[in-house]
Amino acid sequence: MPLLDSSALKNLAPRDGNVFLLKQYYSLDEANELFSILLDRLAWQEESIWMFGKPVNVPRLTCWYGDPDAVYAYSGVKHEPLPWTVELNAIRQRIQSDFAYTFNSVLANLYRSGQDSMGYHADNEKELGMNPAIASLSLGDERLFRLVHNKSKEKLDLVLGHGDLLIMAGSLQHHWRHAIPKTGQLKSPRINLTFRKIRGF
Ligand SMILES: [Mn+2]
Repeated sequence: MPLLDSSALKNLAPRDGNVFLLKQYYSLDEANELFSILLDRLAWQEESIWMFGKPVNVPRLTCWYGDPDAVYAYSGVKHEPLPWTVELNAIRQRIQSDFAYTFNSVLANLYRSGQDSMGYHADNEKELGMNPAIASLSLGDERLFRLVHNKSKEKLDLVLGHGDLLIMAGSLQHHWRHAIPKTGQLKSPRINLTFRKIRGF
């Protein structure tokens, strides 16, 4: 039975969508090994997006892996996936076999320090489909993940730590936005892998 059908998994969103958090989905030893391999071997790059008519670097490093047809466009940038690495594919397989989801791509983010961040957004690009399920594995230093409801403005704060798996599903992306805020706290690097299913057109 897929883990998501288990009553042990509690929906943390008070309304309008699903948020599940599995603490230490990867054990400390596994997470340590994965963190150092991924930090070392993924094709981390600085990415710029167009804002007010000029290119601006996003405050984190990113890279995109997936099946050849999993082409993803956002913020005016078209992302051609790099081929799956052994480690990324193994993580994908593990999540797919624990949950009733399939993923054909992963967006990797590297937050180098507390000054790296992700602004408020919803993962609502049309390529993700109507009610996308997104699985997000965190490795490295813990960071605050904040969701804000579009209408009521209520907040849901989660701390994402080393080895934790976050799942966003249902209608969540229609009603909530999420961010990794900057922090003045001293932070060491954090890697975040967000597995997605992109539909071609
Ligand atoms: Mn997102």
